Amino acid sequence: MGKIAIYPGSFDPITNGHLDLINRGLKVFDEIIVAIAVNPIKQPLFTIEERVELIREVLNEHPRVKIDHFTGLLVDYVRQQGTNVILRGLRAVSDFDYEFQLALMNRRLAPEIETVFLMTSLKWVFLSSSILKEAVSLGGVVQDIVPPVVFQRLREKFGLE
Ligand code: COD
Repeated sequence: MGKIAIYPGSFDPITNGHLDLINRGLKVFDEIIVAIAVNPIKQPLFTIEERVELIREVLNEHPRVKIDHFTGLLVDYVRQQGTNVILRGLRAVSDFDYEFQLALMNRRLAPEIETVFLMTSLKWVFLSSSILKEAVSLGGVVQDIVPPVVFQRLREKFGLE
């Protein structure tokens, strides 16, 4: 069996930045599991089912990418999948603080699991799901930073179609 990396996140919704990272990850790992965290505290725009569906549509049944969701601790999920790699993306310096905390907490909880960081393309350095949602909700036309189906679904969510 090849090396599997778990790519966890909120993916609310998936953007070109996430896709860039999945494609980079595929150069390093044999399989990537995109794992959506179910967080009972956060109020997401899209339901888990909608987020899974959007990622599925965008990835178009990629043979080496699986889509899943999990509740509870990420490290428990990683262990359940029989692997020991968490894949995370780094954008601007602002990511660093949070990513450092997350990686070190995960290491404390599960010392055998390693977090691997890949750097995004320069094009997506300032792209986040939150800024994307804000722009679309205010009528911004930002088709070039998300797959067309995601842009469409976002506009529908905000009652713009
Ligand atoms: N370019 C490159 N990478 C990007 C881009 C971009 N433009 N945008 C986002 N990314 C990367 C992020 O850096 C991140 O690595 C990943 O894609 C996912 O991003 P998000 O924003 O969808 O996901 P987050 O940061 O909200 O995910 C947080 C988790 C869900 C991983 C975290 O909360 C978690 O593990 N929750 C489960 C409970 C747990 O175990 N907590 C930690 C220990 S207490």
